[in-house]
Amino acid sequence: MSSIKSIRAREILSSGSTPSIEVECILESGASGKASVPFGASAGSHEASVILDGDKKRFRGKGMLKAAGIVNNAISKLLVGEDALSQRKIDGKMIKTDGTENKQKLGGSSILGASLAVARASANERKRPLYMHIRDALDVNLKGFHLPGPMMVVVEGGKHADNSTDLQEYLISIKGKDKAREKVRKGIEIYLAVKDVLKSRRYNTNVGNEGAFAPSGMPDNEEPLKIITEAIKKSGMKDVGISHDAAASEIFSGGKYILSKEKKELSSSEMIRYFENWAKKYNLITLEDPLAEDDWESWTEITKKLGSKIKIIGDDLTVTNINRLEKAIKLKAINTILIKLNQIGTLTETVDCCMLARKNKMDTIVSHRGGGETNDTFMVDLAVAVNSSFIKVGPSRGERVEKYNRLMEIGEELRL
Ligand code: 2PG
Ligand code: MG
Repeated sequence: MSSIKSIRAREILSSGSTPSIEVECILESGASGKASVPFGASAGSHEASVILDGDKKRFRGKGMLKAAGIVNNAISKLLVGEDALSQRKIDGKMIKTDGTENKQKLGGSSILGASLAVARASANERKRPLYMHIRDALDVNLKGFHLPGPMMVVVEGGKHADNSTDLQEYLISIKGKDKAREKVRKGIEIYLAVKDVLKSRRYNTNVGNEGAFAPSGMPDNEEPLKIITEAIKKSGMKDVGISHDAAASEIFSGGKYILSKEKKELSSSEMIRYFENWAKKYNLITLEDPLAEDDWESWTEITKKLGSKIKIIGDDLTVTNINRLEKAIKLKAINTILIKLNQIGTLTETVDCCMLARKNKMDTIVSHRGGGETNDTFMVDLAVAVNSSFIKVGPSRGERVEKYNRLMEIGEELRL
């Protein structure tokens, strides 16, 4: 037994010039742990709810004093005296007290901040690396560790950058058997090769929310694929695939997918054909949110058509939610799931979602958030704990490189 002595939150800043919260959990033994919570710029509508202050005089209404207050009052009352090592019980208590489907009462950020801070304090108490503690605490029954490869965003648009592409992310995914450190180096060197190609084509190389290039003046949404293909070739690197996150819910309006750059309004089946064409022309190995978050039938169709060659990833579709994942499994709508802790709001539910995916022979990919990341690297330890195939993280900016630095640190510990 390792009782919780106190649990306190404060408002902090996140990368998107908006606040978030950091939570600290102190145990009776003196061990402690801190965790901070990100939020998404292109959040899916089925995600856990985020309680914002709404006070227009502070941070344009996006203050997080209410969320911090909920941790300091309701959640603290609930958890002080509880055994921090019983993560499932701690998370269960918060879920039960909240009592709503989308964590509207206590708010996803407050619950998650507490959940993660408790996990860190427990790992510190047990003097175990966080990824090992997650395995033990939530009965993750997996043999050995396989470190995730970097899935690096190299060109970004959509809601993450102005005047770039309509679609959100163009990424490189580093596969193969190299050690983590080597894979990260490969990714960064290709990112720099993308910069060279952009310059040679007279694009600017300013970066967007996630530290990827966000050039203005792209003629269409396909141009980044050409640039990335050229950059990979120039770099001479092997075991590199191209990934794409359309974030299609963001361009879905009135039953159509609006590609403003190309002056096109596509139906679901036209959108599927659009991606089939890309799959023929480029070394596309994953495709995330190619369709909108409730366009279920079309997801089944695209997975039927492309799923044998490409990982079709649900993000806004599944929002790390077991119920939505179960539906996706039943409908054969995806073959891979993106995992974001703050989409669902507790460590227990996140790990359970990962294990359900694995039981159904699906890969998991743990992801950063676009708009409001923090320097916390919890997501990397989670990815290692559940043997995710990739971590999706941007290649530059402090809050992103922290994640790769943590991955390389774990790589050294595990000699992987
Ligand atoms: C995504 C993410 C992260 P956001 O769509 O996958 O890149 O973006 O955090 O804005 O939802
Ligand atoms: Mg996404």
